[in-house]
Amino acid sequence: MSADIGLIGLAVMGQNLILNMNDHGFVVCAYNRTVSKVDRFLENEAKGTKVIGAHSDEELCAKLKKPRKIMLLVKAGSAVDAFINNLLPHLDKGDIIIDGGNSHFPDSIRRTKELEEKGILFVGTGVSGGEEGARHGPSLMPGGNPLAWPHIKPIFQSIAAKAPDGAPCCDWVGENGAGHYVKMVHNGIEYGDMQLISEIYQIMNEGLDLTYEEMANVFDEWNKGDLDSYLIEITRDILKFKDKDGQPLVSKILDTAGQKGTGKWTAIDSLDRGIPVTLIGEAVYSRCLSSLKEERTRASSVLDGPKNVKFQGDKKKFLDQMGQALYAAKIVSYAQGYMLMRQAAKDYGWHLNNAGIALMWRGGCIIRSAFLGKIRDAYTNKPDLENLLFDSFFQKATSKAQHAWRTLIGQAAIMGIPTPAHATALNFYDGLRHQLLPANLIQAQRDYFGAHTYELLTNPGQHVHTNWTGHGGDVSASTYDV
Ligand code: 2AM
Repeated sequence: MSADIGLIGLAVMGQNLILNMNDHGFVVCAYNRTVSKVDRFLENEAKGTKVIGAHSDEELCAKLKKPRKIMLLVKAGSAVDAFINNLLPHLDKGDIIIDGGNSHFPDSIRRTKELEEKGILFVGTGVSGGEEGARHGPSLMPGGNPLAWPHIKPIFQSIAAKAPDGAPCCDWVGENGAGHYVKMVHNGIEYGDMQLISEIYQIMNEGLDLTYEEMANVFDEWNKGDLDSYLIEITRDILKFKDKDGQPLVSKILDTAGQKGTGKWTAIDSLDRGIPVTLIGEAVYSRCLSSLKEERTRASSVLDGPKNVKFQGDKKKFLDQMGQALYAAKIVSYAQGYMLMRQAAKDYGWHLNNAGIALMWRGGCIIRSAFLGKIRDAYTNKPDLENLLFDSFFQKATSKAQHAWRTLIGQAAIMGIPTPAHATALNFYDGLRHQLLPANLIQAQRDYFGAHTYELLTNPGQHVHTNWTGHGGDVSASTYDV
């Protein structure tokens, strides 16, 4: 029997994707480096399904319908290249290799090109939603050689999560590394959303003295409105979760956050491209600060600041303002993420499917939320929208929330509670809406100490240098840097 698709890599993500494909009527051929895992899988998890197995690259390729479609779910890095090289002798022109691992996008750009030269169509796809998503409907973000898309579309769109309106959370993202790039930005945004929610938790806990039950109830309310999302929902459930002794389990967890690197990749990439993705950057740095536990413990007894200052005022009103601030900061974070994708698309010549990206994130993945439906609408109305904040819905939403947003940050500062992500979002918002920023002074300083020249407001494009001190020269620093 010929299989519709081959899947290599029988760790939990790979196994679950195979079972998901099987549920949707596709015949899958499973293969793994440690070949014994193939038989173990067929005899256990895949027992009673139509899944078949292979015990070598050659056997796998012989069992697939043409053009062959082979999906890799193996460790990112050299394992992907090793499998591609092993498969190549058994493939024909027009066959498709799909990498569904957490590959860094430059690798996917390279692989698309290398394989195209050999007549093989490469796809690098983001897969989000964890084990549960893989089994019952992930968010899939495929990019690569566009000729592959019509062949894999039926499988991908049927196994993907469905948005509430029934649309599959999978569409073609763009050329070469675009799928893995968008997945990287997705992960960065996930860091930002988690940081925003955590800041709210700390204010509720420290500044408002809410019980865990009360906090859970606020998140439950928020989950019924504009903030309706997976992360708000699980936060509610986590806050409610009691340890065996009746204490909230979360209050016992060591406060140092781990990270696997995709948030950092996003932040580094934003610096490389010169796009101010400040909220994700702060979210990554906040995890770094959290991991300096010993230093923070020392600092807590030597550094001065407000301690145990409680919010004085109308708690209910303040909680409502917190929800509004969270919403506004989240809008900024997504606006920044889209700014970054827009720049990357320019840099690499990608034709990014902006509305489709919001739809792909609408279900199945960790950042799924009702709010992404609004982003899809914004890009459907205007596919070349310069900035999400210019869309009338988001412009009005930030305008409505801004007073609450400012109040939250002000109150938190008075209480001495950190709000790095909320504050950086507001600072970005205020920076963006300032036609004049103090960068004129920076230019003057640069010219003063390093003859770097500046342009005049009245004459942009023409670089001039001033001898600020009377004893500097009149020669500008076009050929050296200070
Ligand atoms: P294994 O079962 O043989 O270890 C997740 O780790 C998946 O990636 C597993 O299927 C694992 O195969 C595979 N994997 C990890 N490193 C690999 C490598 N260097 N070459 C091939 N497969 C690898």
